[in-house]
Amino acid sequence: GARSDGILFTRADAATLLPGRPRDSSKGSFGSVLVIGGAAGMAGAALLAGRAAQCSGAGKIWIASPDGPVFDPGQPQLMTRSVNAPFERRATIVAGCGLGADSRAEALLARILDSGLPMVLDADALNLLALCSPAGHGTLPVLTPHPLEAARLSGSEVGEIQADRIGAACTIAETRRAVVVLKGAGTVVAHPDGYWAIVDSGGPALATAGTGDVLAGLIGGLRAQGLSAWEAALLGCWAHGHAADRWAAHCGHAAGLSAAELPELARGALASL
Ligand code: NPW
Ligand code: AMP
Ligand code: MG
Repeated sequence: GARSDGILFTRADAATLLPGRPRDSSKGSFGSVLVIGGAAGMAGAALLAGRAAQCSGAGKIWIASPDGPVFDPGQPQLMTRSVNAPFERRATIVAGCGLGADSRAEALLARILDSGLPMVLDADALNLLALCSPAGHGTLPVLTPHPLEAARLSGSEVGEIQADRIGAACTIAETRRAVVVLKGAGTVVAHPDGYWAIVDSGGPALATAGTGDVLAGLIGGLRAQGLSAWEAALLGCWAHGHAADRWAAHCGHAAGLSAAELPELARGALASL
């Protein structure tokens, strides 16, 4: 059956996916990422995603927040954009990190789904998506639920998701026609055509606020550089997990990692390939 069509995704697999960096290139060669999120109280979520997209190698990054400009003077390379402006024509959208779930967020998600652009939907975008019936998309989106978000997306409960993580990821991928990253210990990446992978990196160092926002940005940044939804999800997850594993090994302890340092560590993980 389709459920048996799976692999363990390792460093060797990751090494085959690393985007190239041609000598004759410019920032336009490496794609644009539009992070949509970071509402009041959760600006950090959008900044983490934006920083991660940049550390993955993306050419240009904007943040659009429903509550006005989210700007970090420590990261002046991240540009701001109004949520009301038309989406950048060729951007990859990373939506949901700290987006909130009010009517503005709902209207934004409708525009995003309508755009047909490559996209990574995380956090509140998934909570809002759970309220919509499955519909077609322009290009295969990536959904990055943690177990509770996965339960919301499939109308089940966390216990049920965790009891059959591969089955749950595959079912959501099929019904939502998306690449699904089911996060948590033993991250599962599932394709709507029925195949899946378990990523062999990552550990409890990642069990801290904001690490999911970093993952969404990494995947979006890799997608913007031309990887497919499936490839970007796998390489993003591997780099994210390996970054945390290396950090924990270096510290000799898996506690105390900050999501703010994870984008640079993930950059190191990619560079190590
Ligand atoms: P529990 O506690 O175990 O019962 P929510 P959120 C569960 C933004 N952020 N295995 C777990 O349930 C996000 O982007 C902003 C089992 C947990 O309590 C969102 O927009 C930050 N259960 C918004 O906040 C940094 C698991 O899910 C519950 C699980 C809300 O996102 C933080 C939380 O889920 C945050 O990223 C697992 N492996 N993993 C910022 N700096 O601005 C999770 N759960 O209620 O959907 O809330 O994920 O915190
Ligand atoms: P979020 O809950 O959205 O912030 O995402 C948390 C991130 O940390 C995901 O990438 C999870 O896979 C990862 N994570 C959290 N706890 C663990 C764990 N115990 N083992 C491996 N990965 C984890
Ligand atoms: Mg999250």
